Amino acid sequence: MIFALLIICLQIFLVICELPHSKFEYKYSFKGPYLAQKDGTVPFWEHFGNAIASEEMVRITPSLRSKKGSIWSKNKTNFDWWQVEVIFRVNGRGRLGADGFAFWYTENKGVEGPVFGNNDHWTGLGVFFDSFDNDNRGNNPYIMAMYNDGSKAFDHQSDGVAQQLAGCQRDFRNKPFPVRAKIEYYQNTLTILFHNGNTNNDEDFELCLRTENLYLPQNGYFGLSAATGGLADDHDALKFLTYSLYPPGTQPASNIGDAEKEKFSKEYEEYKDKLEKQKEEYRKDHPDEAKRKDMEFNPDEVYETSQQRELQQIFQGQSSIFDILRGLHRKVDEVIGRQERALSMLTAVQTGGGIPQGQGVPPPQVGGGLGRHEIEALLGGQREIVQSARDIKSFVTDIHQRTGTIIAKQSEAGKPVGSGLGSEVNAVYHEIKESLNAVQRDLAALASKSQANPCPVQQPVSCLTTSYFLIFMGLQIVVIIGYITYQSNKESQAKKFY
Ligand SMILES: [Ca+2]
Ligand SMILES: [Ca+2]
Repeated sequence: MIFALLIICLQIFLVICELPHSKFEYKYSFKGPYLAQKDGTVPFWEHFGNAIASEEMVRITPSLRSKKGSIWSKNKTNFDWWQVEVIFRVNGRGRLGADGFAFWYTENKGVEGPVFGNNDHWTGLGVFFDSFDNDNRGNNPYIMAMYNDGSKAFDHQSDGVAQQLAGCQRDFRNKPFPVRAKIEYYQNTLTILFHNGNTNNDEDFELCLRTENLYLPQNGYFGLSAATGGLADDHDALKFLTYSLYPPGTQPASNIGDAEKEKFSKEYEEYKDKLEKQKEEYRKDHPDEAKRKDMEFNPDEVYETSQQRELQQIFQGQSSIFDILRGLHRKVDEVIGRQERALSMLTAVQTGGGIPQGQGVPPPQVGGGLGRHEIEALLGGQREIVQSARDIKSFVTDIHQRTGTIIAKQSEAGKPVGSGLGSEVNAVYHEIKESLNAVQRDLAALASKSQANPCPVQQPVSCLTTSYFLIFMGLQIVVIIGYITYQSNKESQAKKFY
């Protein structure tokens, strides 16, 4: 039992011992922030074609048609084995993208060409992230490794299916987090691990391919390239982290002695102190400038965080709600006050007491004043008065009309012939004339009869003679005319006073 345990421990020890020693190689790496310098260059790297370097990433191609770009390390490697972790994004609006993204380890730096933005016939390793399915097998996006001794041209038509060392079908487009590939070349074995970008967990790598007995150039250049075609994606490299790998016990010994190390650290401490002192002096001499620089270096003090902003917004919202509530409270108090006053007035009315002065609309006088029936009587009287006034008015109007008619008639009265009084007088004259004629005719008939049978002469008795009769009749007519004239004058005199 103890023997078995010892064997297991020994195996674990051997495995641990077999793990290579790794060293970060900053001259073969890039990462943000401050990835690119102000002039757009990346330290220890150079980029070509449509590639653009920013502070956070290198956009190897933008998502525009037919673009090609690349970035290459300036120096050839000076180590045998290595591991590179590439963190990148391939994003595009289309359901399909093109063409793809490539990692290179080649004897010579690449130039622009047809293989994902790089030249054909390279010498070394190419790892392709092929987005577009040229052979229409429905197996893209696809990750594959291809070794070239400089003799082969990449076969796009078949997506290099016969040329690959190995590969795996993985989707690397439009992922929530950047995708990652760990490409390790150690003791002639190539291992590619892939992180699909669905999480941000550093441990979520899975094996894509492993191929042994691969003999790459002893030293070479690292590079990334990408290309777009009819379809286009953004191909963005966020980090390129290179580690040199050494079998246990072969890692380069530090060529700095302990004494020298101590000397350097002492110098560093002295320099640090000096820098701090200079900073303090600068602050004293230029307080405004120092404050501005502090703000630049500590943006947290100037800019609020999202939590602070949220809290600020909540506080503002609550303050405004509080203001509104205070306003409402004041108005409710006012309403209650009015109600109370109205209630007291009503009570006063019901008890027949006095009404408090100066409180809006005066209430109807009750108690010592007029009663309701009296007011109604008053109103009735007023209505009657109004009616009487109306009657009087119509009466006056009638009188006015009549007066107008009378005046018109009076003005016409002076005319010799016409209607009115003159015509009446004429009619009377006419009647009198007719009567006189009838009397004359009767008298003539009597005279003719008396001539045939003469009256016996009776001496002192005598009949009425014709001349006496005519005189009598003439006097009568004069009297009638005089009366009528008098009557009409009297009437006209009376009408003038209307
Ligand atoms: Ca393809
Ligand atoms: Ca394919």
